[in-house]
Amino acid sequence: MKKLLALLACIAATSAARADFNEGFEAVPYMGTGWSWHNQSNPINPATLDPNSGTWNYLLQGWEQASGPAGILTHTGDHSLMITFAVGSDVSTLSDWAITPTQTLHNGDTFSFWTIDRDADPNSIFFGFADRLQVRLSTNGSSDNTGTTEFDVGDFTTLIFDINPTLDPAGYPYQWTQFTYTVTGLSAPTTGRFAFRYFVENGGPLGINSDYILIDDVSYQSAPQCGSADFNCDGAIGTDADIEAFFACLSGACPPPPCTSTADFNGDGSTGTDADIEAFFRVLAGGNC
Ligand SMILES: [Ca+2]
Ligand SMILES: [Ca+2]
Ligand SMILES: [Ca+2]
Ligand SMILES: [Ca+2]
Repeated sequence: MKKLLALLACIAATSAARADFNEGFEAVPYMGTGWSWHNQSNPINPATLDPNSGTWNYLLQGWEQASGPAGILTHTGDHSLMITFAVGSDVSTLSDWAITPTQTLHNGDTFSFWTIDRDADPNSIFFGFADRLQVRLSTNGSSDNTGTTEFDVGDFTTLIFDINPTLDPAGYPYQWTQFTYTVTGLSAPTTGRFAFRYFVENGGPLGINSDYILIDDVSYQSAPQCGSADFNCDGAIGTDADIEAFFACLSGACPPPPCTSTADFNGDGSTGTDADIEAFFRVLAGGNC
């Protein structure tokens, strides 16, 4: 029984370490907890600056929770995230940001989302108003700095998607479409945030561009991460004591906290498999996970 409890403790520690993020915008009302929202459109719809103008206008800076049938107004479930031309006034350069909660970034992790512009279908009777979405990454920790003007990007200097940059009325997906970005180029794990930037020039209520787009099922998935070759967390790497501690952990006696070593050495959610043993010896030998 004691071994079983220790093994369960290992599994629990593994689960807690995998901080994957999934947002389907289903909570009612959707309050945007953990996100940041910045409407930098110029000229701006002043309602997005007025705390008395309604929850979505003010809290979400013009982004709002859409409701409707799955496959049409949502990708899955009953709700999605929507943004419209109404975040600006008159003819406006729209630049409105939705910034995800902070993520821990490793090479190989994936960020994905689904989006649609229903009226980009040339066969639609609503066809005609071009939309554009940029997706950007900041690797500056929890910063949500997007500058102040409609052209600023602040810390979000890495452009990872630019959907319909030429503002072609038929250039935005008019079926629900998934976009996936794989984190690459980091020299070490870091923290950062992803941002959706609804960026449309000559938009707004009187502009020739912009009407509305929808986003759903935003996801950040951590790639499996190997444990350390300092398995027993004593500061010495790859010693006999580490090997002994690893095999003791496979049998249910993992190193005690604050050591976070678990029998799921390769971080794939399965505990004590052949793949864990292979990964352990590969890392001991100086290789990658
Ligand atoms: Ca949804
Ligand atoms: Ca459109
Ligand atoms: Ca050690
Ligand atoms: Ca494993």
